[in-house]
Amino acid sequence: MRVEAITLRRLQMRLKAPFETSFGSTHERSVLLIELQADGLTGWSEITAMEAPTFNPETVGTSAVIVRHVLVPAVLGKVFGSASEIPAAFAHVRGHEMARAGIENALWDVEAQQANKPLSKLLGGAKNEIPCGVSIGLQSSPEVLREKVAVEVAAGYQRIKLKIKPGKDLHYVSAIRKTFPDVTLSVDANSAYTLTDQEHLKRFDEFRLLMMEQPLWWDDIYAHSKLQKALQTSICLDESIQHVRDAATAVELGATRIINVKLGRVGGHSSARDIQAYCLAKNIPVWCGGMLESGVGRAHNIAVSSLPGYTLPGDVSASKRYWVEDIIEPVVEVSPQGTIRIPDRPGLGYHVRRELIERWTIEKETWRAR
Ligand code: OSB
Ligand code: MG
Repeated sequence: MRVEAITLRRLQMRLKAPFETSFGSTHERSVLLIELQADGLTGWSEITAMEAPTFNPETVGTSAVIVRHVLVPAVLGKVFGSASEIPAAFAHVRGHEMARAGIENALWDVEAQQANKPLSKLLGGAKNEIPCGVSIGLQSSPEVLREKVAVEVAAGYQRIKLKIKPGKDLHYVSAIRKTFPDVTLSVDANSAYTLTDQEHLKRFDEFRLLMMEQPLWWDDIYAHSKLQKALQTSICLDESIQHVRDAATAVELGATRIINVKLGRVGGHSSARDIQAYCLAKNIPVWCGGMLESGVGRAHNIAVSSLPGYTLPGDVSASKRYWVEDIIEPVVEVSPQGTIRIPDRPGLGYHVRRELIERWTIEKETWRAR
């Protein structure tokens, strides 16, 4: 595959409702899309960076700079036998995983189309549907949260994740556990606590949670290993895992019993697959996390969730939870059993709505190989 052209677009998309986490609230989403041309085919992917460096150090702005000045020059006009060769082309780049994932994943879409296979199958996936959960943002009161949870439980989602932060935690989770004694529940703190909160965090053990996601500092695996020893609840690392070596460090230190894999955060499908293979061998369950993606990012998340070892419901949920109108067709739908069917068409398996994308594009830049 010769990389003939790359287009980076920035779209402004408004979420149906603001999504609040311990690091802030998101309503307007700046969606960065990569459109990559190779061998006459077009591949699509999404750069999942947030608007500010609140989740990880990347932002919509930094990833655009890195794509333009570092990543495009490293691949434009070059020939790749497989998208799995992209990490070697970026071996000189430190960090900027989400930007790297944007380029690599678009070439995976091309490769799958060329092989006439669904991306899920090309990556090694075997299932034809995936189990789905939802992530529910911080709410104004336990009562409001209870209403939100009731809607998602009724829709069939197999796991409900509640965002927490100091001051909006124990009494919220307790209210939900009382109303829904049998629902599979987890919490996500997005690094809102410190080790001095250990006694406080132990009180979550009574809620029988599936996991507690990233309670401590985003960049501190060792601190999580200390906390995990004190908790019955399983810790699941999100922010702390950038690559398979982080996964191995975390598992060997006993810092995590479950890993959240996000394609952007780990740098793309190749790195995600390294983590998946490691965790499968170590019996560590994985699941696919979300970054409030548009349909393009969601389609990649669905493909990766089909791999062995993705045994827990992911944060991969229906398009209509996020957007009035999504940029893919058909939109992602969830069955009453809380599952998404994996498309069986070649490539991403969804039609990308270019006209809609053009209409919502506020910045666009194209680079062509000579
Ligand atoms: O920590 O999983 C997270 C959204 C933005 C940034 C970080 C996270 C999240 C979510 C939402 O929890 C996942 C989704 O529904 O896309
Ligand atoms: Mg998380």
